[in-house]
Amino acid sequence: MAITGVLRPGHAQVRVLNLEEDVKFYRDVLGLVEMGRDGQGRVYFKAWDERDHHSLVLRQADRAGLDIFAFKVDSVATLNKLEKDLNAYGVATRRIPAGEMLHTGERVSFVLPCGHNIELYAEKKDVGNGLPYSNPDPWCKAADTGMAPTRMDHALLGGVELDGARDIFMNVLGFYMTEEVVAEDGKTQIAIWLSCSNKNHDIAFVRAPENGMLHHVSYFIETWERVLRAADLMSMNKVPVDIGPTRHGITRGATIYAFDRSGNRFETFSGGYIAYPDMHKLTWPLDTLPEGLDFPQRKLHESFLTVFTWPSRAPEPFQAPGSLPLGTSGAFPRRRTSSRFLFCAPFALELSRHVADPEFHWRRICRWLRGQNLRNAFAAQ
Ligand code: M3P
Ligand code: FE
Repeated sequence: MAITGVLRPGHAQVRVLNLEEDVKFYRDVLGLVEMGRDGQGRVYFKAWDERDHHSLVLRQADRAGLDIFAFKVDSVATLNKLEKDLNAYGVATRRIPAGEMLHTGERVSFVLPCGHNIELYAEKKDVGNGLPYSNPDPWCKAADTGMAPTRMDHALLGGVELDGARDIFMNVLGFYMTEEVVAEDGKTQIAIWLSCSNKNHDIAFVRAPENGMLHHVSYFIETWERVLRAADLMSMNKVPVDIGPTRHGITRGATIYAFDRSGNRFETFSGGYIAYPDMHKLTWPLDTLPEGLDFPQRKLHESFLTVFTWPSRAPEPFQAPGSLPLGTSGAFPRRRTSSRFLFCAPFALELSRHVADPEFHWRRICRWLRGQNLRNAFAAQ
């Protein structure tokens, strides 16, 4: 068995503002399969081609954002070993009992230096993909509902302490780096893409002014044509689109970013290359980020750089990392918030040089959001 240790992203637990609205959205528009509800009222989903019981859990809350991002490991022995390794590396862990999440074994939970709750687990019920294990058809009815991604693929998380998160994933959990965006000093990483498998990334991090933030959870779509069909469905269902359909230079994936009913950004993407741990990592100097992000348009999209959803705990006070040069107006505090979004400085502080006047920049974001039918996000302010 070549893929050992950490196998893949297993589940994301996402907070939503109106559970039933987002249940409808994830089930009927995105096209995930609703798998059940637990005693806490959480709703469980899987993508049609996944075999384990769930990969997305929705929880009603008064702020959107990410509670948990979890990875499945290959055995209980690996789970125990990785917990010991984390502790030896100085990372405190706690055990969450089997059954706390439906059909899921014991989980090992820890908090990254950038504030995100990460979990490892070895056991989740194999419920199959709706097709038999002998002589299966290539797809079933669930593969034709909504955008119908085949799997929950990865997440992009934002935080200040990106280097500490990188070291835990690479030195303890066995991930390797496929791509990076580096600042003008040629060293400081603004964003990193990490893989534990043959996928070009299983998780990515971007340096952001506050810890614990969610940038997006990504769902894999089988073909570019189906990505375009997903774009049709977004428009037909008035889903606010952030970027796309287009193609990243970074990872070469074809992509659309859009927002769920609560303001959590999600990605539907296809393609990208197969990765191996012996591949030389790819580097994008900061001034090539426009084409890294949107290859055809070679464009930085402000909303993409500035809109995150909330951390699960109270955010740490803003602290500029010492190694990063500050922008024209010094530290950017959090600008303004709603229950949906946490607006903050462009995700690399250095990007502030693209934005001569932060106030002008801020007004543009507000205008953009209003254009995206998210006016309600501001109604309370
Ligand atoms: C992805 C991806 C950036 C590109 C992000 C890329 C931060 O989300 O799935 O490859 O510029
Ligand atoms: Fe992504």
